[in-house]
Amino acid sequence: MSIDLTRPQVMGILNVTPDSFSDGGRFASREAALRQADRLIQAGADIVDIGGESTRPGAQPVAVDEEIERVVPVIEVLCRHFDVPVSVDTSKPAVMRAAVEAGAGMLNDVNALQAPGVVEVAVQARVPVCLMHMQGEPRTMQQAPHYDDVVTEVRDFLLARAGACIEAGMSRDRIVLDPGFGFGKTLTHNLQLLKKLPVLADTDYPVLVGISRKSMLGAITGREVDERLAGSLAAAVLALEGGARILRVHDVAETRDVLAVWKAVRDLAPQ
Ligand code: PT1
Repeated sequence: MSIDLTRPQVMGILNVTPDSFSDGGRFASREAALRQADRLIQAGADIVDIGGESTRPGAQPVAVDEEIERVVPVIEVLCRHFDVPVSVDTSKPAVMRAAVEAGAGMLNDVNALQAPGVVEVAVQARVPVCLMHMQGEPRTMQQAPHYDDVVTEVRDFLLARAGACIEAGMSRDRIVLDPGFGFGKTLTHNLQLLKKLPVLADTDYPVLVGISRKSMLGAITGREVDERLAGSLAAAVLALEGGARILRVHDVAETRDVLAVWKAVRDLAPQ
């Protein structure tokens, strides 16, 4: 299943983590994960992103066998029953290998393929790869994020990781970059990255943005996680305007409408 990175895509979030941040254990079972995947796909998801290890602030790591146990059976069923590319949200080479074997068509690594042996696995997998920026690690990353110039530092880091992947044999057109909203960043850092998203988009790599329901929206609006739809949609418009090509979201149907309105204006013939 190939992924068209030339036009904006909606990536629906499927958590199979008992402690996941907004669906809090509700989709822990495989049955429930499959029902949720079905909903995402019916709502128009172009890609389903499945994760077995939460990476939200404060989250604890998950053992490799446990992570494989959570994601691989779901990937197998999804690939058998649906025609939508499945992305796997993991930083571990063994999980990537098992996921691609099970049919996953994209690798989404919040650690930008920095773990030992991961670049090699990703090169061999011959699928698109999302390289995300994170300062620190999920458990402690929000304790004291610091940058001299967040936009330049994030861009330089991502370009260096892309360069390392290409050096190792990855095809340039398989690489997607992601500034990593909420990953070792203050509200101001996140806002600077959103405002200056064109700096990343101008690298000519497709850019993925994940802001849906995150605490930066809570900090701005004062709303709890399940009340952040409007904030998430506003952020989606801003991301599209900044050049984002993939929106990683919980609310697929609503985000598709945002995309349709944005496209209608973008594609309007000059009068
Ligand atoms: C993301 C992302 C991800 N986010 C990619 N993968 C998460 N490529 C998981 C909060 O501040 O943005 N890009 N995989 C979820 N992580 C977080 C981080 C969830 C911060 C919540 C917050 O609320």
